[in-house]
Amino acid sequence: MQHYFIRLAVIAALSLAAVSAHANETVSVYHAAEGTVQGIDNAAGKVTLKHGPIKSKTVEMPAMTMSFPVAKPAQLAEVKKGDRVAFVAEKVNGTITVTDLKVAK
Ligand SMILES: [Cu+2]
Repeated sequence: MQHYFIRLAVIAALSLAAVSAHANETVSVYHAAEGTVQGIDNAAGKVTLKHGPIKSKTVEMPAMTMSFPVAKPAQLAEVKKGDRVAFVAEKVNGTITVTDLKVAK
């Protein structure tokens, strides 16, 4: 009888693990994009990125090099030309904007 309860507990634990694994999958559909910093324009609050494919909630595009306005200009100080970065691009008031930017680990 005790074994039966242990088995039930194991099944419950595995089910929970399956649910959380699935939740992670859903989040990873909108993973951060990757790129390399080609240039920084502090005055304009823009960064030029040679980026890989982007698939966010509001933006989908293939790899290319382009300039983006940055939603948090303070983040421009945390990166420099040549850095590999992870970033999120979303449409903000119709403009494709980098809403998060950090050096890739
Ligand atoms: Cu692009």
